[in-house]
Amino acid sequence: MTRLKSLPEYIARLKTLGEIQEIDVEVDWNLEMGAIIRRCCELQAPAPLFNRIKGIEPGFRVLGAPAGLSRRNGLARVALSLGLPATTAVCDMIETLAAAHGKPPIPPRRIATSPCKEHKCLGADVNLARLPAPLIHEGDGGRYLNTWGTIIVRTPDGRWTNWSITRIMVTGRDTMAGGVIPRQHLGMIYAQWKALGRAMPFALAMGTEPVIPFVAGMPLDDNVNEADFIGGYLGEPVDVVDCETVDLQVPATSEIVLEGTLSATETVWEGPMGEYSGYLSPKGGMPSPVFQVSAMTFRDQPILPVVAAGEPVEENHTCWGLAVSAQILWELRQQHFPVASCFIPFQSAAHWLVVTVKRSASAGGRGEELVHELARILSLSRAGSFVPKVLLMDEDIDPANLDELLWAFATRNHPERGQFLFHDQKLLPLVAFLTDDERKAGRGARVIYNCLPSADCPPDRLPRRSSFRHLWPKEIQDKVTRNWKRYGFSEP
Ligand SMILES: Cc1cc2nc3c(=O)[nH]c(=O)nc-3n(C[C@H](O)[C@H](O)[C@H](O)COP(=O)(O)O)c2cc1C
Ligand SMILES: [Mn+2]
Repeated sequence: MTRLKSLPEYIARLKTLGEIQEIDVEVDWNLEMGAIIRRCCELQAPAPLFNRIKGIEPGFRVLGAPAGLSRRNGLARVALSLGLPATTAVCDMIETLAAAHGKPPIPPRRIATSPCKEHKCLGADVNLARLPAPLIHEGDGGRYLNTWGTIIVRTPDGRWTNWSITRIMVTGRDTMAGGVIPRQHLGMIYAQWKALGRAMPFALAMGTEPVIPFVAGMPLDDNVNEADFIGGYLGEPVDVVDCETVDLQVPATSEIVLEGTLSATETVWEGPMGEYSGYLSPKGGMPSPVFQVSAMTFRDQPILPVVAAGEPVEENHTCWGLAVSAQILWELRQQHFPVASCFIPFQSAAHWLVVTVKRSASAGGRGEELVHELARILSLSRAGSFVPKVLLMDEDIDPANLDELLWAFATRNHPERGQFLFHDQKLLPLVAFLTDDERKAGRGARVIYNCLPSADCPPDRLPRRSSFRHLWPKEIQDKVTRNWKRYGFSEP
C-alpha cells in the first residue's frame, strides 16, 4: 500500500502521469467551472486544477474530477487514491476495499495541530462567500460547496462517529443546506439529536487525503466509525485535529474545514442538483435542516475538490459504485453466498449490480435458488437498497468488461424464465425511474436477471464460448500472438 498522505501529494503524483490540467485563465464559478469539469468527465480528460477563480481572493483553488476516469490512464485516480498501483484492475480494488472488513479497526490519532488551522475565522468572521463554491449545473438550487468532502457527526451518547459524503449548498453568509436522507447514517444520527430537541454538531472536511472519500462514500454498518475502518484499511491511524467550536475531530489533512450545528427545528429548501443518475429533476429537492456555521478554518492556498455529478462517468460511479460493490461483496460472503465478484458498471449510473457466482455453485440449474437467496440478502442490506437491477452471472464473465457483460446479458437471460421481480423493496429515493409515491416511500421493485445456466445445461453440456481465448488450443493462441507482427500487423 502506497498511501498518498494529502491532497497536494495526490495532485503531485497525478501530475507525473499527465493527469492534471492546470488552468491559469480566470474562470467563473457561475456555471463555467462546472461546465469544464463536466466536459473533462465526458472526454475523460485530465483533472482540471483551477488556479484563478473570478471574484474569489487569489490563492483559493479548485480541483475538478478528483476521481474521474481517464482516457489515457483508466482508473489511475481511483487506484492511487486507494493507495494501490495506478494500473490495478477494478475488481482487485473492490477486493482490497472489501478485505478491510477483515482487518482490525485502528482508531484515529489526535494530534495537536495541522495546516488546516493556518487561517481561522470564527463566529461573525465566517463568510462562506469567500470560498469558491460553484454553481455547477444550470437549474441547481444553489452553489454546491460540498460535493466530495466528508461530513462528520457523532451520536449524542458519543459512541459512534460517522464520516460520510453528502451534497451541501450555501444558503447565506454562514448557513448551508444539505442532503440529510433518513436512512443514511447522517439522517439516523440527526434523528437522535432531534429527538432530544438539540442541534447536532457537525464538521465538514474538504480536500482531505484521497482515500477518505472512498470510505466516507461506503455504506458500512450502523455504529461503525469510518475513521477506524480507514485505519484498518491503511494499517495505520488517520491523524485528526480538534475542531475550534464543536467537540469533533477532523482529518489533519483537510484543506478547508467548516464547523457548526444542524438545527433541530429550522429548515430551508435544498436542491435540486444534477444527480448521479444523470438527470436534474425539478423534484430533486427537499427541506433540509439549517446548517449553521460557527467556524471556518483553512490551509494557505487551499484546494476545494468539486464533482460535477451527472451522466456517467463521474465520482458517484467510480467512488460510490466501487465502495457499494465492495460492501455488497463482503455482505454476500458473510452470508455464505457463493459470490465470485461484484461490480456496479459505471455506465449504469449505479442502477445495475452484477454478481458473478462460482461455477461449482451454479451447476445443475441452481440459478433460481441463488436468485432467491440473493434477493433475500439484498432486501436486508442498506447497500443493496441502492441497486434496483441485478444481473446474476457465471464467473466466466468479467463484470468490468462492458462488451462481455452486454453479450452475456443478451444471450444468457431467458425473457420468460430469467426475470424475477421482488416487489416493495427498500430503495434509495434517488433511483431515477421511481414514481412520486415510490420515491416518497423509498420503496419499489427490484429485478434480478438470472443469466446462469439452466437445469438442462449441465457443466459438460455447456456451449463453449466462441472467442479466441476460449475456442482455440493454447498452443495455437500462443503461436498466433507470438507471430502477430510477423503476419504484418502492427502491435494490437
Ligand atoms: C460524490 C458523492 C456524492 C454523494 N452524495 C450523496 C448525497 O448527496 N446524499 C446521500 O445521501 N448520499 C450521497 N452519497 C452516497 C453516500 O456518501 C454513501 O451512501 C455513504 O454510504 C453514506 O454514508 P453512511 O454509510 O455513513 O450513511 C454520495 C457519494 C459520493 C461518492
Ligand atoms: Mn456510516
